[in-house]
Amino acid sequence: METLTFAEKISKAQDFLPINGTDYIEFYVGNAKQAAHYYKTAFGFQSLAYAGPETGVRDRASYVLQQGKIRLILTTALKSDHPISEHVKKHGDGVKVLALWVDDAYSAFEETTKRGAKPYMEPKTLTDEYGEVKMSGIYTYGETVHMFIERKNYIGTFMPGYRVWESDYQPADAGLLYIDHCVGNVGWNRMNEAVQWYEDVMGFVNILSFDDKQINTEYSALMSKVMSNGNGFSKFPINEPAEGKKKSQIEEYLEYYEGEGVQHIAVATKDIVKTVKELKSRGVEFLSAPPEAYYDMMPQRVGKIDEEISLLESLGILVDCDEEGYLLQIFTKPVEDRPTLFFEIIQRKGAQSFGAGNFKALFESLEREQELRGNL
Ligand code: TYF
Ligand code: FE
Repeated sequence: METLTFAEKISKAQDFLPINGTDYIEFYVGNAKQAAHYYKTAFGFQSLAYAGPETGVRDRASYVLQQGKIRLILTTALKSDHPISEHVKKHGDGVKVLALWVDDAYSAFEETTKRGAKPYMEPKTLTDEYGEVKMSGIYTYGETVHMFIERKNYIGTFMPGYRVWESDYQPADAGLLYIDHCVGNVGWNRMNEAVQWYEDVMGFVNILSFDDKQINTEYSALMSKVMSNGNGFSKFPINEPAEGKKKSQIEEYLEYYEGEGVQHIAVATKDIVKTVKELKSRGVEFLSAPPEAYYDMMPQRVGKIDEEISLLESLGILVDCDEEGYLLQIFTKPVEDRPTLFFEIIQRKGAQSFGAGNFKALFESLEREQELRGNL
């Protein structure tokens, strides 16, 4: 039996790649201007920076948004004959870059490529009147990349090449604070390779595993392993489809994304009830709530909690607990027409796990959607 706490498990991670957290997440999209408007209006992000023709960038437009410690970049190419357009043509809108805030972008590149990472961008230094940002990048699963961003000698708004984006339209935030974890879907039998990659190349450790026996019943069959760095600021669960009675939700993703990629981004809030009410009022669509029985069983399953269960029920918020506390979570529907990327809103009250006690209820909700799309 596994008896180590999460803190004990992550203490075994290697420290050749110190990571301070997520620096930004960059999406390649068909229309960055409209996507940026959606993330401001619906999710409560604020305008931060912009790069495009007006700033001397001829081939693309990038809008940087911020909320709490979260930064998103929405990027579009301006011509069809561009790698970003190729990416969007194949995958639809999706996550291209999971950027990590590091102390040393040059050594991050050297240490990871030495351990087998496929290079995406050789280390380079960008400068402007506010200092310098150093960056480099490597490929992870599919066409997704990890950029390493070093900004200890930079005091500007975002990074050289971007200008401050002053917008008169700044909807109120929704209480989103930081990126809790980002989940990747990989192909059949690719799990072990991807897990090994995070161990060997990044020095991460596997802190949790769910096999298809635990996750597969009538529901979406899949396997999942959570990889973490040594301070727990960077957590990347990996999912692989499994053979089940019905088509795995992971298989549906792989078909529509046309490859491996980011499945969901989990963002933390300190008041999930308030955040979810806010997001719903702005048109964010969530998966349907589990049946009443789920909430009737909640006191027995998770013990005493601070929140009023009827309120959680009316919003469809899920609760799970582990030895260290409990967590509240809820999942949006995919935010594109392809059933690919979605968001998770999570509030942790001690628990460092991922809601395994909710998998049954969650996957049944997911499957109701999958069925409506004719993909089950
Ligand atoms: O990140 C997690 O593990 C949870 C649960 O397809 C989860 O958010 C796992 C697999 C999945 C959807 C959610
Ligand atoms: Fe999650």
